[in-house]
Amino acid sequence: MATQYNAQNIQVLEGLEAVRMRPGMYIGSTGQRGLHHMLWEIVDNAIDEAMAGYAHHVDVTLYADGSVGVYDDGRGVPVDRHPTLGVSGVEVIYTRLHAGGKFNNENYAYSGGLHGVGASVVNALSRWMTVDVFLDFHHYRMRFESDLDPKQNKILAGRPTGPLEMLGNTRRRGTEVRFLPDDRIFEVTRFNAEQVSRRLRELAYLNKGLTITFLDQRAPRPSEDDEDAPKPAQRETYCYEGGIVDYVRYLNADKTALHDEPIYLEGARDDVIFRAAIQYTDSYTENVFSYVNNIPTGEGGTHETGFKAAYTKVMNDFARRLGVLRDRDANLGGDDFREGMTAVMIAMVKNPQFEGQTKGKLGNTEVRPAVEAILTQQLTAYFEDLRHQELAQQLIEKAVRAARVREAARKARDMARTKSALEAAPLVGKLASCTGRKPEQNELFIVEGDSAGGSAKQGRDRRFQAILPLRGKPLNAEKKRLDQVLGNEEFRSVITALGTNIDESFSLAGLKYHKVIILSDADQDGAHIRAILLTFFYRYMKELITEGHVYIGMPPLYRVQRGNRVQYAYDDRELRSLTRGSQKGYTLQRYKGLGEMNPEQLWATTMDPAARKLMRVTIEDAAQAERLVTILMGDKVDPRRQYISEHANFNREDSFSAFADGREEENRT
Ligand code: 1YM
Repeated sequence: MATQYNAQNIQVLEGLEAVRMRPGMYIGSTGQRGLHHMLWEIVDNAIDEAMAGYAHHVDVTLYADGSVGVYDDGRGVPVDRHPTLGVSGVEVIYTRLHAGGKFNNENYAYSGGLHGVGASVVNALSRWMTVDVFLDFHHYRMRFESDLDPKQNKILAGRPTGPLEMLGNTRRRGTEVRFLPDDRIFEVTRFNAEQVSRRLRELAYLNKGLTITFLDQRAPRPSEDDEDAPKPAQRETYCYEGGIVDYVRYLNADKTALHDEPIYLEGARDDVIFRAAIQYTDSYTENVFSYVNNIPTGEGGTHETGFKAAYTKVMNDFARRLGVLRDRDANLGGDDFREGMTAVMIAMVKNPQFEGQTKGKLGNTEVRPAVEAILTQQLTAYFEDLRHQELAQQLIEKAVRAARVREAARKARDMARTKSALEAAPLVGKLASCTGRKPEQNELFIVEGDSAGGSAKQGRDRRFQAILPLRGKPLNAEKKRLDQVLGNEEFRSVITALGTNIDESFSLAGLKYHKVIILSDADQDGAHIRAILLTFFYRYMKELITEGHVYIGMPPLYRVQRGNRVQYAYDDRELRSLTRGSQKGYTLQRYKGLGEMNPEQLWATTMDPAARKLMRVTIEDAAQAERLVTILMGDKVDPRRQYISEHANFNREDSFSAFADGREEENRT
């Protein structure tokens, strides 16, 4: 293969250097998220090959040297010489910015849109990358490196170390890409196995029949577990013949379903392919998860709007046909039909436009009418089927009951508002507000227990820190209806303190504290209270989380004193490093709860912005969050018992990894 570098080529390589100058522009950030984005760029190329029908297996491996490998058994990246650029297809794809675009292939019409052009970006931001291609019984390899050029005293990005080599014969097929993220670019270079496996599982659900495996060969991270023995690397395999139908069953696994067989609908119209799986449970909440071309759309968009509009219309039509609604009755609301609904939907869209804060909202206007038409037709046919009439009847009656309750709740809320019950003085009595009047600077600590609340009130900086102690456990918001939530004193005091109101009346404009910090003990009770509060925010003030206002405060677990010197450890690993394994020369105190700290200690370790550690709660994975909440608080006892016994040590590494996965450490001494 010829590798003469002509002028054009050199320009191209300078393109990759630009990526290293401004990595954020290409992968969003150089933190955790950006690091994982690198992996998803490559995985997406493998998945695209599967969606095009050529690959059936995708394998992801985290290697002990910190690199990650992705393999698919598809056609293999082209190795032949590019007609105009004069170098191999492999070299073009991995060294040219915006190469590929999948060559405008019809098969790839539905790729993520954000993806498919990122292979060279991943190369530019790696210390090294190798691409192995197995094609026509030959094994080819090309290697790229980003190294310091001593002559120019600058780092050259993603340069081939030599031409594309032919290593020998093989019966394998496909492409294997392996790379080491560059630690001169990324703040963190360790992939999070849980995050990776969760996304791979999701991709397997979304791509029916595709087998995805995940292997973590790295040395286990030193953990709080007493067992020091390294666990053997285990390969996880995900393959779901039922696709999103299996996904919905998985989401509902810990709930009580109202019907065994999920409703499955699919169709295509005007270049939009749409699939949905729906199963109802006895819970009162609605869980709709939508995707566009395999990308989660947590903020919804035109496909969700189309789904909801068509669903409501078809169900109202059936309600009239079945005589449940009479001529003079008003239509039932969409919310009423979606109470207790768990749904997963995927729209395949050409040239998707993602909008919104987190680019999680589909903007293409042509998608709504297409989805509406597909769903109206498919859902009508589904319920006209005699085998499904009983379910139709059941769901409509359920919606009628939901409408009645909603009406009662609305009346209660209006009444509460007119009486300004939410503003009533006794409720805010517990709140120690701050003197500052700038919401963007103010912080509200929601503190478990009166005694810790007392310490926090004394220890705080009252200019910008407010304290709200919670007495009892607030109730579990997931299982309750709005009127009951409003009836709970602990929740009412939270709502009043925040100033946002809730649910349909929620408004971020009223928020009085831009940091809402949950401070609870590092034990099971504390984890439970935290989960209840997060569920409440998740259900009734979702924007508070998505806009990044919710944090978890991290009190230290240990106090280590040597002479006059006091240090704090926030987990067992830190303790080990502070004590360096020795038993002597210091006194150790283990904090069992916040209440054991005096006001000065609480300030110094947990509240002082210059010293404390906070985790920002984001809903990386609403599906997982929903599951955790259900497990901890749903009505099935066994999954809860199992979860608690598996996570008996409610330390911070584990207890909220499922909920607050994209957590950011805000500050740290
Ligand atoms: C582990 C990553 O990249 N597989 C892969 C990629 C490609 C092809 C096959 C392919 C596509 C076509 C023809 C075509 C390509 N990706 C790109 C780009 N796995 C992985 N497997 N022959 C093979 O599109 O017609 C271009 S080709 F640019 F998106 F990276």
